[in-house]
Formats: sequence, C-alpha cells, structure tokens
Amino acid sequence: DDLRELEARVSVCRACPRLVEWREDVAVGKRKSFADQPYWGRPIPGWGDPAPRILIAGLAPAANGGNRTGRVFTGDRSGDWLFASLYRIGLANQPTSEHAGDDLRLSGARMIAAVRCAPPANKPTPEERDTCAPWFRRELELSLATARAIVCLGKFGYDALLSGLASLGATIPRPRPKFGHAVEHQIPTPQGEITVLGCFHPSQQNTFTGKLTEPMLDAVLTRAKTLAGL
Ligand code: DU
Ligand code: SF4
Repeated sequence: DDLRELEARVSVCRACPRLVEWREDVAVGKRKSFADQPYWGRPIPGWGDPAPRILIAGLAPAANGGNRTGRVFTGDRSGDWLFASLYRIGLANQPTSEHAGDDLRLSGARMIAAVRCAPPANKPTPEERDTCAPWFRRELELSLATARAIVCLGKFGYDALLSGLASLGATIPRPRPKFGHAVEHQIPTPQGEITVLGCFHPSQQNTFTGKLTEPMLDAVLTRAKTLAGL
C-alpha cells in the first residue's frame, strides 16, 4: 500500500551527507550501554497505527534512540516518558520500549518526525529540514485521511508541522498561532479540520527541571484522545 511504499523508498534515502555520516558513525561506534545491540542507522519512517486518529509529531529521531531501534521516539529517555504516558492513557500496549522486537503497538496513534535521520546534537540544519520535507509532507498527507488531532512535541516540531500542513494546502492563520504547552489551534485542511496541540518536549531538559510533568503530558494526550473521538 501507499504507506509501505513510502517506508521502503525513504529507508534508502541518502540526500543529506552530514546526517548520513552521523547516523552511520553512531551505528558503528555505538554507545557502551548498547554495545551488544544492532543499530538501525538509517532513515526512520513514521510508526504506529497505519490509520491514525492522533498524530504525534516531533523534530527528528535520537542518535541512540530511534537511530538504534528503527522506531521514532523509542529507546531513549524522551521515548520512555512518552510511552509511559501513552500506556497510562490506553494508546500503547506496554509502558516501555526496549528494542524493535518488543511487540510494542499503538492503537489509534502514529508518531512522525519532520526529519527522518538522527542529527548531531539533535539539531538538523534548516537545509536538512527542507531536504526531508517532501518525505514528511507525503507521510502527513497519508495520515490526514484519518487523523483529527496532532500533538506537537516541542516548538521545532510544531513549526515543522505547521509548514508541512501549509504545503498540503492547509490554511494557517496569520500571524502564525503560537506554540505553548496545551495550546490548541483548529486548522482547516483540504482533508478536513484538524486540531493542532502544543506539548513541551519530554526531553530531560524539561522533565528533570519540572517544566514538563507526567500529569501535564497525560493531559495533552488525553485531550487529543477526546478530540480524536477515541
Ligand atoms: O506488520 P504490522 O502489523 O503492520 O505492524 C508494523 C509495525 O507497526 C509494528 O511495529 C507494529 C506497529 N503497529 C502499531 O503500532 N499499531 C497498529 O495498529 C499497527 C501496527
Ligand atoms: Fe533523506 Fe530525510 Fe535522511 Fe535527509 S534526513 S537523508 S532527506 S531521509
């Protein structure tokens, strides 16, 4: 089907030299704690329910997280926080994700990232973001057939998502609606209206400092669930 074809095509993309080098170097070098594990080391497509009601959008996979497991937002501390929350509210079948063979499943939700390859320091360049945009756009387009709520993790993911929606013909209000935790914006798209929700990124920077708490994360995902009719 369309999604499988997209996954197959993106999985061999080498369009960004800096990211190709980084994703492969990390996969060969490996972090000590994962020395005995295989690393994916390639582009990471969206993952989860193929007909999602909720999309969870971020910026890019993590070098020792998604770049290792092959599944975006898994295998690192941010993923641990996210999946614990998804499990608490009933969208994931287990609270943790260790590796790609762990039977983890999402129901009603799908995770996508604006950039498919892990960037150094978790920061793709604007050029890399733009190079990956056609993959993101197509993935978003396929998901919009069913999705009614999109949760954006962090401001970078939020900005990329609004740009992706705009490229698909969505009407983004001017001035651009602002990012914030638990903000909600209704966005008309050619495939129907969707609600975009902001959520602070579950990175250690936010979770260690208490800027993002478990109840705050659960509340945004629960709201998305309600909006999506789940
Ligand atoms: O082979 P498959 O059942 O289509 O699943 C592919 C992949 O997506 C697998 O890692 C499970 C996950 N997944 C999911 O999380 N939720 C679904 O509803 C369907 C598949
Ligand atoms: Fe290709 Fe995107 Fe990876 Fe760049 S970031 S190499 S465009 S998949």
